[in-house]
Amino acid sequence: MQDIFKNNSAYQIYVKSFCDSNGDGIGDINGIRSKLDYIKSLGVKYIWVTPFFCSPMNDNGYDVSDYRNVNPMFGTMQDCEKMISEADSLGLGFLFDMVFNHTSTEHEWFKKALDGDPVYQDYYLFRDGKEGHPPTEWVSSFGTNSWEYVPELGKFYFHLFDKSQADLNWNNPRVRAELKDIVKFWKDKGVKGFRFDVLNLISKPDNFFADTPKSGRAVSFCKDGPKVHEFIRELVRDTGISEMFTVGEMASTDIENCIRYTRPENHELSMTFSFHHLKADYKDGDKWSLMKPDLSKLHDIFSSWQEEMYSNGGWNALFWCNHDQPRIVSRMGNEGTYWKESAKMLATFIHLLRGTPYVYQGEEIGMTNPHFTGISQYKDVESLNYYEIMLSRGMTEEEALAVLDSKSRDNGRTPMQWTSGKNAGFSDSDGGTWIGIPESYKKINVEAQENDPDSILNYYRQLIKLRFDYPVISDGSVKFLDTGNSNIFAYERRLKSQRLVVLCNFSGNEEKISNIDVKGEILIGNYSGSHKIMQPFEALAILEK
Ligand code: TEU
Ligand code: CA
Repeated sequence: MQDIFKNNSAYQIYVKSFCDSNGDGIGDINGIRSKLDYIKSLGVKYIWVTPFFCSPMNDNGYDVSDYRNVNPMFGTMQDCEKMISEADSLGLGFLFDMVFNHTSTEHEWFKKALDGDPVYQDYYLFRDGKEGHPPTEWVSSFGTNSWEYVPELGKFYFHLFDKSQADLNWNNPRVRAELKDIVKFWKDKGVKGFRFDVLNLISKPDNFFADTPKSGRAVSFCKDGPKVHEFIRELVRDTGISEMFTVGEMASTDIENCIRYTRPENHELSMTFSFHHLKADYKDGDKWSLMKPDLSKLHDIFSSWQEEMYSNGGWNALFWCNHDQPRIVSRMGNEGTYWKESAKMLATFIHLLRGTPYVYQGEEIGMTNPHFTGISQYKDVESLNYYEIMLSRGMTEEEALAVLDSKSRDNGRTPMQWTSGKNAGFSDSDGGTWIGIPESYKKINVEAQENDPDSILNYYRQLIKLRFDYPVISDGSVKFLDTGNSNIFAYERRLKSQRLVVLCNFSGNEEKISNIDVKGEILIGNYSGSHKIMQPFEALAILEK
């Protein structure tokens, strides 16, 4: 099972923003089909595509109303089947995104629950509350109360995210059976694996609303619940996907659980996404704040996750970007003088670690945050909610917009920049696109980099290929090294007699390393082999044999 992903990489597509084939300003399945050769040219093997199933799109498809049908906004089932088979003929495998913690309140199951059907009410987490108050005052991930009252039923239902995303009751075997059938449906269509949305939140013990603290972030009470491993093992076993590529998105999880989720002998998942490294710029843990990334905290997170997962047989997904995160060049690199150097350094750091690397659409060309100037440009439910919350906390509009500019999920959701032409080559719509395209598309686009051997795009291609050519990257041990300089991160990978040393300068200044000497084959960068000054955002990879 390990071999299908140890030296392979994955590419993530946010379907709404990747490529629009019919000129409505919205990305779609046939747009993806038109770009399969491009994706193949990157050297990746897997494509994680975000949900394109029927949905009212309150959370851009993470609110599913029919798991077995394609949202007409994105195309037809026939388009989808062709996309899978065309990818397969190119040696590419799709990972479909299963949103199983919750369904849309437009789903037929929830509608039957609202109609009073007790069988379907037990598909969800309905509770009576007390004197009109919800069972708890927990805050959802999107900033609202995590309970919604249904007057007709005189009950509340629980939602960790938007009120239109009702949490499923995984303690109900009928729910688990329904979800297994959905996995089997898409497995039979030929997908090669699955990404499971917030999978570590699915186990809520029956009485947990009663005897837990009444206030706080709802996720903190639901993460890594008592039956989560049992449920995952059952799902994987009963759908026969233990030999497929599976990845769980794990919100607010920990190393101990991620070892359990990914140790091969546990037959749970191939790997997990954890997010602690993407909270190094959260001031006092608050996403909605402005803070430069704390590099020493970032370093400690990477070293502990890498070394402990390795020494306990776990397997990490490796990533900086996805559809929920700002662009990493803007967040931890440099948009100006060192744009190219910082994009390459950040890519090097991630791609030579132990785990499976993911490239998020546009990351491979160094796309940057859009720097929207007004709230009307933002579309994401989480961002719009927190804009109002920040104002209610006393921030000015300017201050709240500055926080969105840094942290909004929309930063990663602007259309893929293919060319410097109309709509950045994303769409030939004359009526604009569903979300704005930043001016950066004129400089940062695939066409401008395709044939430039020094481009970020071709650098990503080299990095992905290295993982195939050097087993020390896919199979080697990992150990972080002390460089004597908190701006320079270094780690070594070892396999048999080989030692790969990777050095990355995370700062925009020249930085000195005083205690690392290494001689060997230069895989990345140029190095004299003795004490040295690292240039701003310089990356080095040296292989000792
Ligand atoms: O994200 C889970 C999640 O916690 C996100 O809210 C994200 O981590 C957070 O916004 C970062 O601040 C998954 C999907 O990736 C996301 O797009 C969905 O909105 C969410 O689940 C609900 O399905
Ligand atoms: Ca379209």
